[in-house]
Amino acid sequence: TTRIPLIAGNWKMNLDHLQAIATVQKLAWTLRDKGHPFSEVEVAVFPPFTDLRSVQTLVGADSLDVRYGGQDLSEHDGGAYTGEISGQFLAKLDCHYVIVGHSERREYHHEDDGVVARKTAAALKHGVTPVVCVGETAADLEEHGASAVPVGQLKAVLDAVDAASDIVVAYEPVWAIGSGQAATPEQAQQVCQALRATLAEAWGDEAAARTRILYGGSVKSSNIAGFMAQKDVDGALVGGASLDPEEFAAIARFRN
Ligand code: G2H
Repeated sequence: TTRIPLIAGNWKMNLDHLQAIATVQKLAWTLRDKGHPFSEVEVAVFPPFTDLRSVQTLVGADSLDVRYGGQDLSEHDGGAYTGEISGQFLAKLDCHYVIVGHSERREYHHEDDGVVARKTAAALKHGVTPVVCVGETAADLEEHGASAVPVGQLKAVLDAVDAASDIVVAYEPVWAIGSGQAATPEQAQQVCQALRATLAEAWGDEAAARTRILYGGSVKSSNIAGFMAQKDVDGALVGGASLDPEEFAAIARFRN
């Protein structure tokens, strides 16, 4: 199985709908100029919800190859859930992906493994591929080592949804997020390998071989190559560095 690398930009709560258009345009043009092979390295951005309609219009009008998705979704399909966004709405906006269980949601919005599992199921139900985030805090690392917490978080999701499901896993050590202090490629590989073994155990070898596992946490154009050289790292979830389209395009061109 060849897994097509995915370079994903999580904008978090940055860039309004006008800035989103300028950023996606610049990103797409920069990649086009460099002859980016989109079928060999997939590129996706995750703007705030209020930007998605603008991005959809732009991508549709210019037939850009950049994919996009939401940063979160509701576990419910619709109804009296003030402030929430349904997976159906994301599907209607042609979102290819949705991030689920980012550490900032787990921490600031108290999303536990049960919530993350239900959100993953909701995304799949509407045909949007979930990017399931797992990762240990500095305290977890000290207490349990690197793999135990992310493996447990992934198991909770794998046990709750269909084994044939199309998901992406993102390993983001919480201590490496936005800190400038990325994991080493070897640390990332060690945990991504453990996550793939967890996939194999729960869903079988075929699913483990096909499912992409991303590394996230202070990824930049200067350190991406080291991560991509690892056997079980199939891409990156990029925060801060994805806000600059030229820097993000340089990350997507990690091969040259
Ligand atoms: C981790 C990552 C993107 P950053 O949250 O999901 O952010 O690259 O800024 O560390």
